[in-house]
Amino acid sequence: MPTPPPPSRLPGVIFDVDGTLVDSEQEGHRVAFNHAFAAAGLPDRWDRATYHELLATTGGRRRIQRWFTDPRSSQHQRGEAGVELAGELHEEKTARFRTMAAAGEIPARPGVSRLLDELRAARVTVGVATTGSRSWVEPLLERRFGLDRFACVVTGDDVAEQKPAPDCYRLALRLLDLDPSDAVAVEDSGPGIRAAVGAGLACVVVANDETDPAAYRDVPLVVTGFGEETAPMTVVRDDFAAVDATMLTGATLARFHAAAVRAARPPSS
Ligand code: XBP
Ligand code: MG
Repeated sequence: MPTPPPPSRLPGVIFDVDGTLVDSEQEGHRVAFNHAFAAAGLPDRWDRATYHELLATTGGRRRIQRWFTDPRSSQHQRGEAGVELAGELHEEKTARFRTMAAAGEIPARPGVSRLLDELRAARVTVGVATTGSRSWVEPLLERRFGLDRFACVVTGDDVAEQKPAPDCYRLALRLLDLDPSDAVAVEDSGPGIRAAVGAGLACVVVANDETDPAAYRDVPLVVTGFGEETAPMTVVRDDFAAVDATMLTGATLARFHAAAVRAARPPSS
């Protein structure tokens, strides 16, 4: 019986989905929302700039409800009637996005599969914590990476409070049987960062075009991507000097995690 490799110093990594594992918002979710508006015969269409604004509201159903309070929407001032319509629109949007995800139309961010391979080889526990709806999260993760890569998949359907509340990360930690100090979160957005930090996790930001720089001003490790040979990442911030390559690697995450745990210890210890 071969001796198993030593357990990685980094017990767990919990990934966000939209904007982190996959590039899903502008060419994915936004297109599906606009499909739902059109299917309902509504004139509303979200362009990129409007959608970027609305991403501050997590959860697609809440995002539509937020839009209905905006004077630019066709349903402005519908009040309670807008809540029911938002639910119907979100169901249609979700069905369309599920089809897009299952058809492989939602790309993984460059370098994600490489990092997942590294973490699996190092026997690092990997989970998911997303605001997205399970009905598309599962087919998307299956199509892109294989669901068996993830020891847990927590979605917006599984918690009462969406990001920036810490609920989805707290549930993921519980399912993975990990303490907050035993894992690192990988995020792309302000609500996601606040959710991860609120759950006590050290957070790495893999920024994208939608990421608000003000959201990561206190985050000790910020990069512009996962990096791969043809698409090297650049370092925005690396307070612990954890990065030693043009890619975000398992070793980098382990160094970052160890430094973050040390930095979190009270000075006396
Ligand atoms: C991002 C979100 C989600 C998606 C849309 O989730 O806030 O609401 O934008 O998906 P995360 P739904 O970054 O936490 O993965 O319409 O299913 O909510
Ligand atoms: Mg995200």
